[in-house]
Amino acid sequence: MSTTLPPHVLPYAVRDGRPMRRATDHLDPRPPMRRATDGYATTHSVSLIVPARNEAQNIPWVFEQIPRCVNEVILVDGSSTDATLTMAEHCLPTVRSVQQSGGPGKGNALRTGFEAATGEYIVMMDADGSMWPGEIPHYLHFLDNGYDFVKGSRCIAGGGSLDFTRIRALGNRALLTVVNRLYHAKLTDLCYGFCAFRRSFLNELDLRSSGFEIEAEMIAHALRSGLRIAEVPSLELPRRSGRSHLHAVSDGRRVLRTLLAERPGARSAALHAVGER
Ligand SMILES: Nc1nc2c(ncn2[C@@H]2O[C@H](COP(=O)(O)OP(=O)(O)O)[C@@H](O)[C@H]2O)c(=O)[nH]1
Ligand SMILES: [Mg+2]
Repeated sequence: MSTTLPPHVLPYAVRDGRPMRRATDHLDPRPPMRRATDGYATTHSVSLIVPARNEAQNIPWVFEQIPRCVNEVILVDGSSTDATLTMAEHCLPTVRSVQQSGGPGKGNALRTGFEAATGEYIVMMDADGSMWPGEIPHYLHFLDNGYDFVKGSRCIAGGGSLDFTRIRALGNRALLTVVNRLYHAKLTDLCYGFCAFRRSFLNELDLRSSGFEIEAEMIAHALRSGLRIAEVPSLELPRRSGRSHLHAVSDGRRVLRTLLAERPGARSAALHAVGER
């Protein structure tokens, strides 16, 4: 007796190693889920720098979604007192964990990470789950197409923020206006730490900040050095757990002080003043 069953009783028919759809299949109306690891490939090596201070609960979500185009992940720890390091090494055994040098603060953490990076491209991203690693390929795409510095913007079409408080949004806009006036630029966002750049421009960026003002310093120095800057839309999510380390008013003041101290001509004016004394 033949064991071949008529088609309508086969559990499923297979073509090219994949099950074929049957008329009675329940079709899932959602598009197939795309993983962040799908898709983009660049011929350049990519280092991802992740500053983290007590982010053990958020690291798994972040690390799970790092796309394959990232070659090296550097977690810069800010003397975390929770299981940040253990969790990072558990979720991603290839992670390079380094302790930040130069004192506390996100600026010191990022500068430590940049010095340790070996990739041709550097991407920086927070560890609190407020930035989706699946956006990294968008940044790389612009670097691959000739831009030197790519920054996320929450304030252009396709971007947004679920983490802005009123005071943060107002402060960001005011500081952005200062930068745009000082450098005759038309940027749409400033205090946002999802950026990527060519490592060969680290000297031009000439970073000195120790705290949250580092993001504004990077952009001011990129503008000052004439780097080709692109903005890509980015959606800022709420941090997944824990509390922000940023103090809107005092950190906003630090950003403003940094921008004014670094304004075009300020350094040479200061040097002249010293020379005249
Ligand atoms: N290594 C290190 N990371 C820090 C420090 N301060 C903040 N971070 C990290 O920088 C990222 C952004 O900080 P967060 O507190 O979320 O600031 P917000 O996004 O501006 O509210 C997070 O991944 C923090 O863990 C620090 O002093 N050292
Ligand atoms: Mg955050």
